[in-house]
Amino acid sequence: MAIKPIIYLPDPKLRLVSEPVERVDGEVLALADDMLATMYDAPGIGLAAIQVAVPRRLLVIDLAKEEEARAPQVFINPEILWSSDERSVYEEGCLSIPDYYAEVERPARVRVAYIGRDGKSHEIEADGLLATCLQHEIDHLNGVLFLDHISKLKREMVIRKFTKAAKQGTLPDFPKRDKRERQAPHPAAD
Ligand code: K1U
Ligand code: ZN
Repeated sequence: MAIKPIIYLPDPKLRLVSEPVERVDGEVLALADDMLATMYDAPGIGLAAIQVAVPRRLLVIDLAKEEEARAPQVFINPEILWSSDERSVYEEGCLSIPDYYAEVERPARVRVAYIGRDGKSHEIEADGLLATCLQHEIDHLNGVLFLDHISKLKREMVIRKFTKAAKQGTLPDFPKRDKRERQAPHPAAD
């Protein structure tokens, strides 16, 4: 397993629409393992293949707390089949936009079809942090960033900051921090 470099805003690859995985073979499973190693190293709770510069529809998630056993999940060609009208708000971060967090409102529950690492089709109904994380990662597969869900003013401010840092070669390092106690997503205010 290898830790791969994560690409950062404003890398234009982050805006690509990733291509479906055609076959779940050894190469795809090795990529999933590398993505998990990269996510654990960052650390993060999710990672899409495009964040390691691979434009394929593949994402990994592990929501286990630090004191719990690892619980890696691999989603290949995930597709949102249904989203609830009910919405929730969570303070999101992104490994490709280090050290920036913002509250994002999304559907509270989703049903997702995907192919697992067993090569078989599955469906999952998710709520809470898993629903938020799945939507964040599936957005990545479509070239969408969590910044696209916040105000234009804040988005442009963050893009300006990262563009300047990239030009100066001073992109901030993602601070390595303990897996903090995560808040549950909370219902969106009307
Ligand atoms: O896709 C990514 O960039 C990973 C991102 C996933 C995510 C976080 C929050 C809401 C939705 C999706 C991250 O993992 S950011 C890092 C993070 O949340 C974290 C890092 C260390 C401990 C606990 C959380
Ligand atoms: Zn992200």
